Amino acid sequence: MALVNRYSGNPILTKHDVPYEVATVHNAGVVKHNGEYLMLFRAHKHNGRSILGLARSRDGFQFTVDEKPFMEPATQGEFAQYEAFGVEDPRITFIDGEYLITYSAYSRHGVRIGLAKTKDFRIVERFALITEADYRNVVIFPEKFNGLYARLDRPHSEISPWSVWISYSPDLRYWGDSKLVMKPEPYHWDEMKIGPGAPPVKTEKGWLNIYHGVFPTMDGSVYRLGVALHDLNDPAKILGVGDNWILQPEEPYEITGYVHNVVFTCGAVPEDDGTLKLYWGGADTVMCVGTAHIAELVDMCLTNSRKPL
Ligand code: BMA
Repeated sequence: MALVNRYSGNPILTKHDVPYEVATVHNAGVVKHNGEYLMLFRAHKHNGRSILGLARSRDGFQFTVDEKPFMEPATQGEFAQYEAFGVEDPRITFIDGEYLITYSAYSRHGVRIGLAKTKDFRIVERFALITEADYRNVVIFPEKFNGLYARLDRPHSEISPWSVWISYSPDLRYWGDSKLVMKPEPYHWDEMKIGPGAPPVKTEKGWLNIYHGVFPTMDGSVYRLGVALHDLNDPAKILGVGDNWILQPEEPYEITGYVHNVVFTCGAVPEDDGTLKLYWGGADTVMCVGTAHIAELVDMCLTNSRKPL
């Protein structure tokens, strides 16, 4: 039995659904706000640089894209020089009455993470650049721990395969107490590098972290999704990492596209009935959705598991 059931109407969003000119629609953060599903997607422009667009849905499956892009690279102020090559891969976390959007900011200086805030997805304010180069895949937990915000991230390294770290902050601007929490497993589906995917989802047994793992082949890299469970009170502690992937590129829209063999998530929406809507970019070209039972994903972390380090 598949752990993630693909929606029969996939892909749910493509460039043809966007009222402005883009080449792709992928890697979207998704949240439910006032009963509406909001999808903040990444789109390549025809110059190869990315912007963020917003789409809305009543059921989480059929989305309509707003007339104008939601966020384009800043042209003024301190963010401008760090976003010149584009803004990518947004993740959204709701905490303290506002939505935090973390996104990759690309420039000739490398890739940093920007943090923007919004209460209503109409007015968005850039708050701070919260990493130096080179970091990607920052997801913020939707709760504080001992009064501190917590995030998972993925720094780049020339010495170690790229791994998942945790850091804490009193104010979302200054981050520290960093610690390695999870590494790729040698000769495994995620052996090349891993990175946080969707912001962690709270469950009775721990925080569910849906992450991506990459395997190198003679035909390029394959991006798959896996799961790990973090302790509810101490998110630096991982209770188990699912040994198998939960989703891999299998459908034509995941195997072929702008970058082939990619499923990449930036967002998942837990529902009251114990299911999860998981959203992923297919081949860096289209957006897809599938449903999973949260308890089954948690179970996989605890029963068919490997150590995080
Ligand atoms: C990663 C990121 C993602 C992308 C993936 C596959 O390094 O750039 O945005 O989906 O590669 O191309």
